[in-house]
Amino acid sequence: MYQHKFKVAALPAWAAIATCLVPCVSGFCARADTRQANYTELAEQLSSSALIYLPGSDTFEDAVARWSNLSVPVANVVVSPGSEEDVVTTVKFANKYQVPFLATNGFHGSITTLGKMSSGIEIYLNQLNSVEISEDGQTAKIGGGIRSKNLTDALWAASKQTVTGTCECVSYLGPGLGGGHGWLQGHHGLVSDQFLSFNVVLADGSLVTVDESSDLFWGLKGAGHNFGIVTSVTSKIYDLTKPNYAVNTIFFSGDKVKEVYQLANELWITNGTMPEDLNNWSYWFYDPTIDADKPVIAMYIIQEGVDVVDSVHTQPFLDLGPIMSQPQSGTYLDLGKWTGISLADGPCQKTGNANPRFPIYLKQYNPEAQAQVYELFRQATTNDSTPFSGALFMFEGYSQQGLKAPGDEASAFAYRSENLLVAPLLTYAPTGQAVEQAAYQLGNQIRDILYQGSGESSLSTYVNYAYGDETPKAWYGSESWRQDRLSALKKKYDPTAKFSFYAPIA
Ligand SMILES: Cc1cc2nc3c(=O)[nH]c(=O)nc-3n(C[C@H](O)[C@H](O)[C@H](O)COP(=O)(O)OP(=O)(O)OC[C@H]3O[C@@H](n4cnc5c(N)ncnc54)[C@H](O)[C@@H]3O)c2cc1C
Ligand SMILES: *[C@@H]1O[C@H](CO)[C@@H](O)[C@H](O)[C@H]1NC(C)=O
Ligand SMILES: *[C@@H]1O[C@H](CO)[C@@H](O)[C@H](O)[C@H]1NC(C)=O
Ligand SMILES: *[C@@H]1O[C@H](CO)[C@@H](O)[C@H](O)[C@H]1NC(C)=O
Ligand SMILES: *[C@@H]1O[C@H](CO)[C@@H](O)[C@H](O)[C@H]1NC(C)=O
Ligand SMILES: CC(=O)N[C@H]1CO[C@H](CO)[C@@H](O)[C@@H]1O
Repeated sequence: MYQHKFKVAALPAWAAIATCLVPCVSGFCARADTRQANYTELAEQLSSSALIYLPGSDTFEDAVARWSNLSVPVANVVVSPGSEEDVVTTVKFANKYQVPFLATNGFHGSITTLGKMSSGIEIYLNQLNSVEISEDGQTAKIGGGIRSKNLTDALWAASKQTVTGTCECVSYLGPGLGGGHGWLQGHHGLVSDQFLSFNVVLADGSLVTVDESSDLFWGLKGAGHNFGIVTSVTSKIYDLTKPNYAVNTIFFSGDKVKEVYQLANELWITNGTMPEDLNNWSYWFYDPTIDADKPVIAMYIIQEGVDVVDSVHTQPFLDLGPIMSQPQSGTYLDLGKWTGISLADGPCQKTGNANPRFPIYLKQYNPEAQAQVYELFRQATTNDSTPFSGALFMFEGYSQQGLKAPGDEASAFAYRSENLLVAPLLTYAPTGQAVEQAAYQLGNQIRDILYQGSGESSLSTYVNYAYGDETPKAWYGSESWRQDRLSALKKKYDPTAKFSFYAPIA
């Protein structure tokens, strides 16, 4: 599998590929203002464990393929640093030759702004995947290129845990730099609320440590993709006290859309609050084996520390008359599998499909708006010859206590007052402009109905789910103090906009 992965320090192998480079690695030599980057020079400066992948090799193709094949960044070379210092070397090299660069990690970034990168170096952080637990067991130093499942597994082995994103193949830092939602946020807050200190390579190639004494600390926790490459982070970790989990997946016919979300509102928002040990998600998708006519509503009610979800939470839904109900029990490690985002599931494969989402944060459900968007979604998924039959509508209701506790101003993540993360994911095979336009129109139409139904006066989106043409106000909060603070940090730390491919601050 790795026969095309060249160890840079192995000069004979390198010499062979270097000759492939001379004619041109597409793009670079066409740039009139740039001397041709000399990768032999870079190779000589990197540590012996660094790797360079060049076009034409399987490893290169794999490293540039993405989960969402829409408006993708284009790289001419992939560098996999073997050490934090290798990241410094690569950024300095890129700056010397004025070559764009982009950190990549789990390949699940899907925002269309990434497509603005039309050539350059992909800095693939996968080798920076260490986990070192501190002696007192309260913190861990975590490599900037680790994936969620690897981190969870390493901590689990030491009877520890921390907040990570939910999908097993997504990186730890990708979600974290934009806030980072996860199963444990009810207890401890966002992924980024766990960060205590970062090692980060800034735009000029300097490697610095950023902790709460730095003005950048605030910005890295919510708008972090804009400021540097995080090579490692020290995070809070916790004793694993409640490994057990139970889920009840309750499938409803789309006819019940109003009743289901009316009830969800009453149980968890208007008449009560979401218990800290509970997460509830629902998905809509078309599965003709369950309902041949229309998309089904799958409600996942997930409870920590139990083997059966407390009937207080499930019985009201069962009373609505679902199609079926599937209780399962296991541990925290099973959550990915139960909700369809484990390593073996579709979202962890690179299929070549485009996967745009049109996210909106909501305070509560508007059952009327839910019914309207259900109808649009029904038409889009069940029409004859529709390109969107594989679409998924996601309603993520994480528990909130830990998220709200730090207060609104605590970090660059702007949306602690929101309760629900809602997004249609319009998966399609990218056959051209027509389907791309159709997805764009449908996604925006759906989002607009939810927005109008929310009564809000500005659009709140999760930057890590964003389509790409929302505004920085929608990604980072509309308050002028937030925008001002972020612009000032951007001017100070990234004045030449080197870190501006992913949801750039204005
Ligand atoms: C199936 C699926 C499940 C998801 N689940 C969750 C979830 O549970 N919670 C959640 O909050 N989000 C979730 N997301 C959204 C996720 O946060 C974003 O897709 C994120 O961009 C993925 O990061 P990545 O490293 O996998 O992707 P990449 O495309 O490799 O990286 C995305 C961007 O992050 C930046 N970046 C990554 N690592 C670093 C680093 N070390 N230093 C500096 N910049 C870096 C780069 O700008 C890069 O362009 C999910 C997405 C998908 C597709
Ligand atoms: C590229 O760098 C190598 C190593 O530093 C050097 O030997 C070679 O002459 C350089 N090539 C060009 C075209 O400058
Ligand atoms: C990360 O997890 C995957 C899947 O479980 C595994 O194959 C891989 O070896 C892990 N990597 C490390 C460095 O532990
Ligand atoms: C919520 O409160 C209203 C008004 O008291 C009541 O009619 C309704 O039945 C309650 N809903 C639930 C799910 O308890
Ligand atoms: C990505 O989409 C393009 C069309 O936009 C297509 O040519 C290419 O083959 C797709 N990539 C993969 C890996 O399927
Ligand atoms: C169906 C659903 O998502 N129900 C609740 C989930 O939890 C959030 C709060 O975290 C509630 O707002 C939802 O109503």
